[in-house]
Amino acid sequence: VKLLPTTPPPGPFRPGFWRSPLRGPWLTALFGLILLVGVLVMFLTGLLSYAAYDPKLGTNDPTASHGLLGFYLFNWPAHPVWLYRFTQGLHVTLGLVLVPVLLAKLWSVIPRLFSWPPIKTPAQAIERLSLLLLVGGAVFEFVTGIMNIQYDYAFPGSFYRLHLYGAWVFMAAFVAHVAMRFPLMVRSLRKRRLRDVLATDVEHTEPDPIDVDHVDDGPGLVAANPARPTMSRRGVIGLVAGASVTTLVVTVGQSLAGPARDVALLAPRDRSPGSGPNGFQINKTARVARITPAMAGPAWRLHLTGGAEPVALSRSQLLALPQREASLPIACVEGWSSGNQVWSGVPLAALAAMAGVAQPALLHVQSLQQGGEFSQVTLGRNQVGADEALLALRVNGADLSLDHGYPARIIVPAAPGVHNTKWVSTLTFTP
Ligand SMILES: Nc1nc2c(c(=O)[nH]1)N[C@H]1C(S)=C(S)[C@@H](COP(=O)(O)O)O[C@H]1N2
Ligand SMILES: [Mo]
Repeated sequence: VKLLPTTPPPGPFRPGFWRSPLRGPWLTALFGLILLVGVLVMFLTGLLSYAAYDPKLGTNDPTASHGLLGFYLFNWPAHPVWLYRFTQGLHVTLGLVLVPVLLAKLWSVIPRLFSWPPIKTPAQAIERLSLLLLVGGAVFEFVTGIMNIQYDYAFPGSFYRLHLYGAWVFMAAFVAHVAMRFPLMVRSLRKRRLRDVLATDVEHTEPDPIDVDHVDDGPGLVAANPARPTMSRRGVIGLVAGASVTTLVVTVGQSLAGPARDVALLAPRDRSPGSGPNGFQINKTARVARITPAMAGPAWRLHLTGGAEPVALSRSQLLALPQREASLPIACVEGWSSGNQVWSGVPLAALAAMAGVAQPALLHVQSLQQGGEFSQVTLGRNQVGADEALLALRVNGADLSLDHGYPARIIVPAAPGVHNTKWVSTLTFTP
């Protein structure tokens, strides 16, 4: 062990404080490799979610100008119809499943947080700053993401903005961290074979050889004075894997829908299918959105604007138009999906033609709901032009329930659930 310039204060700064014999480059590298792959998938699916939410429009996007971060936005496709259900189900499920791995990784490197002296060289100071953004960014992204999939998002500020900006800060630190540590990760993984580790019981578990950190030349991860192991490395791996698999089992059903939903005990939105004939879960009820039966009663009209003359249609006039069926899921940004439901209604393309806008580039949808982020949305050309894109009047052989958007709602393929505006009052087509 290298002699330190000044004696560290008692406690976690003392080299003898951290005594787990399992801590060391190999275990850290293993968790690091899993997170490396996992974080890249999370980042990609997260960016896709922003592209899906805001198909180059700006109107769905509270970050008025995208600035640089919008560089990759593209027109989100309408096919395959399960596209967003897949990318966002993967994003949310993977995020939950990675929580035990993240905690294990943080546990494995915690002695480095207390290295002494705290800042020794400029290189080490830069690495420490990047670690602050790395660990802080990771915790921030996980906490805001998990809060957003719960019923009450209690974080101050718009999730949309915080999670996006947080992700870019985190990724900058992540790239720097990977650049600095990747060769060490590879070297460390080569020191033990996973197969051998999985075959080693607690009696035969040996600490890694004492390591020196290559960035600050100080003590590494291995305990200077290791305790006797009370658990093998395979035990730790099993514990983390078990926690991840359990998390998977109690959450993935919310994205898969169908019978798997019953096992999704920790998925907040999928245990309340809602009353009434439509038989699948309701995100926001009519009562919460302050929609009264009177607002949705016989006086309701659908207004079509954007063409030469505004058009107003009653619900019975809409039902008298040619109806189309489409089997489509609702797939919420929160990761849950309704699974496929059979919707029927008037194709949006037919309504565009009635409005006098033959091939609309944009459709602005306004709900009866007053205020609230979800009371309006703008859909792009791909969504409006898709064959399955409907102003739905019925679902699963019954009229829409008031909670599911009676008298009429939008249902479009492959898009985030929030685009399927309920209680529609006005459709404005832009050529
Ligand atoms: N007017 C209005 N439409 C809305 C919402 C809303 O809050 N208000 N929620 C949206 C969201 S976020 C989702 S996921 C779907 C859920 O539809 P459901 O309640 O029929 O399951 O409706 C969308 N349409
Ligand atoms: Mo949603």
